[in-house]
Amino acid sequence: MDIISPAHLAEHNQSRISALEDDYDHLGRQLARRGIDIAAATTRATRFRVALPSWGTSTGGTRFGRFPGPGEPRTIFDKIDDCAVVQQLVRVTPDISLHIPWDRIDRPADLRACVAARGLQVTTMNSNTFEDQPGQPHSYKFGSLSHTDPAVRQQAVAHNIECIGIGRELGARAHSVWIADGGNFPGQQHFRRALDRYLDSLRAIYAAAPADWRLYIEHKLFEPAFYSTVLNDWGTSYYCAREVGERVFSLVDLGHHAPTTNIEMVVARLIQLGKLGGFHFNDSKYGDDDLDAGSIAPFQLFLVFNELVAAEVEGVAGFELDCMLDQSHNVTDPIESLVSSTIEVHRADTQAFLVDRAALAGYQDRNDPMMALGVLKQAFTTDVAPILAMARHRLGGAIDPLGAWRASGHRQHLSEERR
Ligand code: PSV
Ligand code: MN
Repeated sequence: MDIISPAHLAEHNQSRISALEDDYDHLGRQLARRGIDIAAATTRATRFRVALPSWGTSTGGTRFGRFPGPGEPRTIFDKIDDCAVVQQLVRVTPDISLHIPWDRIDRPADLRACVAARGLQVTTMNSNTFEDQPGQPHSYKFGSLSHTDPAVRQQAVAHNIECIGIGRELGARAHSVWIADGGNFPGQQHFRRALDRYLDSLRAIYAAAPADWRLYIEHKLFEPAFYSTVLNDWGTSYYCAREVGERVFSLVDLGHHAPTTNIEMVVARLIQLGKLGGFHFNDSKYGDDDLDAGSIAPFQLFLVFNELVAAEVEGVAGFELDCMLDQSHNVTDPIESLVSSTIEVHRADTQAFLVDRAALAGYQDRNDPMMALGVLKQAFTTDVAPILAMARHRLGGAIDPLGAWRASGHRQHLSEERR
């Protein structure tokens, strides 16, 4: 079921298709000189997927305040509608990641039908044991899955199992766990015991998950705990994933690292160790800033995708990924941020596909750093916008998604409808 009028999109594309064909043909000739078939790159681009976070459809906020925009979603059904708009424009975001209890789901069957009617699917569930909910018996102030009190741990485990139960009704196939557990002061927490308690809780969640589900664990360096976190880095995440089970994987949130961390190398290590499960894409300048993917460090995003594409073309066995956006839109229209971030992630993947792998391997073997970097830079500096636009167009989306969205006047309509 379409939300933006297909006639509007068709008209919008009609006035842009001839310029796009021009640019596409030109790029095709350039790439052909490099031995790259643009048709193959475009077909691959039509198969790209990145999941939308239900929570990304609303304005986020900081601890200093929140400034909601007009026409914000009121219910989970509104959020699905907004995801459907993004999908209509970009056509590579049919998957949705839900967050419980931010998403209040009273009628899972109705929600599943609504999601399907919009041509979407719920793929991943996310739990929330980082806030207390009204009427909750035990507080998460001092932790959840790793809390010193077994009653708190049980409550947090039960919440995760409940999320999985809701997800089963919605047709999801993965559950993602991020804990805010940690300490604000030296001495507050016994590091090893806290990790052991976390592992026990994770085992209980894993045991309750359907056999074909994947469980993702998300490490984070700091925040809201400012001195230490229980699942602080990729190494600890890898260890926990390996300890708990075959279908437990590490999820890399780009914002959850120190500013100078070599994230692409973290990605390569997790691939090599068989435990990379997926991503939360976003960008940051200082910490977990939750800025739009590709807005600050596009080269880093490209280098992450370079590792993913390398693993793909080298045929790394059992390599399967859940890519999702996870951002906080504080000053932009959330739909615009989701659209633009999708394009950036799509761009990085497409550029990474253009890397001349044979040439790169040769320069690596001959220890020629300048030329090796040159191979990466050649791919990174290629303007792949015509490939992305052509892929969207072929899939029925917009050649210029933001332009089509602005011209649709849909935000104005939502601001009246959701007043
Ligand atoms: C925490 O910073 C996080 O990255 C986790 O994925 C949460 O589920 C999400 O943000 C929303 O707060
Ligand atoms: Mn995240």
